[in-house]
Amino acid sequence: MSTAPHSRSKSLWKGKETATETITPPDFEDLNPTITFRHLFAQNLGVRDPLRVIALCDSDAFYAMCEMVRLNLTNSDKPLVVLQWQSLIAVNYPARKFGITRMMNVQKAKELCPDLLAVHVATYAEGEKEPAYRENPDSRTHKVSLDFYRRESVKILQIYKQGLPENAEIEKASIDEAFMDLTRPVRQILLERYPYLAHVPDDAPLGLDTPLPPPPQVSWNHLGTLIPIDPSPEPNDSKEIDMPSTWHDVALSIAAELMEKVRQEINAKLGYTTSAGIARNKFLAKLCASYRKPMNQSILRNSAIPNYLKPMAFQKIRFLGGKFGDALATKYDVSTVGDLLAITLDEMQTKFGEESIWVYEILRGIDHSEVKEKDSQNKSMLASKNLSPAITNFSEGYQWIRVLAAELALRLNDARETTPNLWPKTIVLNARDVKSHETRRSKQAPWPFVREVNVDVIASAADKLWKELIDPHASIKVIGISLGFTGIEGVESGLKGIDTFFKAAPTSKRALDDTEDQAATPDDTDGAKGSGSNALLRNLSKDPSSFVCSRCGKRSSLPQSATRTEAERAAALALMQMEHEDFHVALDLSKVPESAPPVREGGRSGTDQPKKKKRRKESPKGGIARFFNKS
Ligand code: DCP
Ligand code: CA
Repeated sequence: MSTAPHSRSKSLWKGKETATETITPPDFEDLNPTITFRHLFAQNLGVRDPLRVIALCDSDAFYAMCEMVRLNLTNSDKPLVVLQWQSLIAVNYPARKFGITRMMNVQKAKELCPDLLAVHVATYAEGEKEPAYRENPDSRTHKVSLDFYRRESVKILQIYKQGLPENAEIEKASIDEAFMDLTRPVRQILLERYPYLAHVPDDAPLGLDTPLPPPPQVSWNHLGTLIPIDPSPEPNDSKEIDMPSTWHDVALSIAAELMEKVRQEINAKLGYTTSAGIARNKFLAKLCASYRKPMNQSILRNSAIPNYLKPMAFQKIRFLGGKFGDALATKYDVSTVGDLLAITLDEMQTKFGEESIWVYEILRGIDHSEVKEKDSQNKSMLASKNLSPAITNFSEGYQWIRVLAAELALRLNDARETTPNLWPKTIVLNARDVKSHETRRSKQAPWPFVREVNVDVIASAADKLWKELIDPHASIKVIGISLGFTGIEGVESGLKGIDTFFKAAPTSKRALDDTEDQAATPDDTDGAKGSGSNALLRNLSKDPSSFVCSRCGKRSSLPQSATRTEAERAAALALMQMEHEDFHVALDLSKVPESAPPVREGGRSGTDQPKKKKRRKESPKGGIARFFNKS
């Protein structure tokens, strides 16, 4: 227990709860609300709950730590990096001490640290059913596999789910990050620890609307790093710790206890270290998770938000970088969040559109985005490879189909370990041909009911699609190929399931044709970071007719077609999303200079062409594309 329960006295509620002695600046008034019994008892305040507490937990040097675990090195401080081709994609903390950074060339890293262990990420090769670790795989013949990291990521997520109270909401945000909405469990603990809060005192002047009595003083010891209210050289300075607490601080401290426990559990059971941020919303939790890394959790009290945000270079904030950030910086000649606070909401909306309210709010530490558990099972899976050199010969396609089929087989079978009886409805093959002008071609077919899904079965179905897709006699230049399953669902065992399955998935040439019109809209290419598996296709489940691009916020919808079945629509939508990915990849490639180092492939982006690191640019309110367009 970090806080001493306060004894109940008749006059406790008198005097509004005050946050701290600091005067809240007008821009940040929202940070110090009066909390009443009505707030405390309300069941559905959701994102506007004044006692809302959110955590973001991020694994430290994730792929590097996965390799440390695999190689049984968790107790050593061996400097280790993970390579993709010649570039480093993950650097463990001992290696960072040598000045080694992500995206550095491996030769350079070895110069800085001759004792460096450089592990190349596992790769698939044609004819192999499983990815393997090799010292010098060749990007012309191999495909990167992130399967091991995905599996470890699933194990971590399971511990979050088991280790936190059942009523915590958990959203996997990327391969190594998850948001937790701890508001409900924290409230439950709060009421258990301070039972006097469970009833409105008889003589409370405003009944349910009476402010809560003054809170106990929180002792923050052993709960993590407290972000200072007044930045000083010593963050855990005693004056800070003695600042009068608010009920929200009490809530944060309870969340910090829960997080400390679950993070320790992950370390003890799996060997991974993590860092967490705990604050009033997702934006702030994410921001403060990296306040002190690794192996640490940082707590951002509401009273500390203004001084934490104001000096921050706003372009470093997720969503506020890029073109939109540049436009703001140039227009107003500003660089920090504090500078931007001078811009009124009216002015911002006039210049950048109605939706810029979310920017206005973010700058003031307000974020109403929800923590939402995503479907644990993928509705779709996609394996893709960007080809360099391009395929110019029809028969070369088969070799890549086998490589992609191996990845799909492994991923589907992995997914079946947690959700048995998973069955895809459709198999989809997609190719990007740049022979004359760029064309994206797709073919799909119902996935047959076969007892075992293995590389041979998948490859043979995909081979047929390849023949339909590409004319063996035409001259081609295919620079990208992807193979996917869509409409993956748990099929009930027995005939009923099989029967349903057969009815569900007729081939749909029509569905494909319709998607051609939609190809020019961009999409999220940030697969692994987005969901840990295929973020690309994941929102099929919510609305079978449209999806929202998490990179630009744009919603794209399938044309209405009364004749289409659910499976057809799902497949058509998946294709549309793949095409979105192509669009983004092409756009990104066109911006990346030749010398830019290669980044990931497979799950994160579904590609392995050299390109810049692509962070998910999700707009919390959607519509970020408008900013890009207007800037
Ligand atoms: N990753 C990648 N390419 C990138 C960025 C990341 O392949 N451009 C992979 C490797 C990372 C993993 O995703 O290990 C998680 O990314 P993070 O940004 O969380 O970075 P790390 O976990 O490696 O380090 P940190 O401790 O800073 O979170
Ligand atoms: Ca990380």
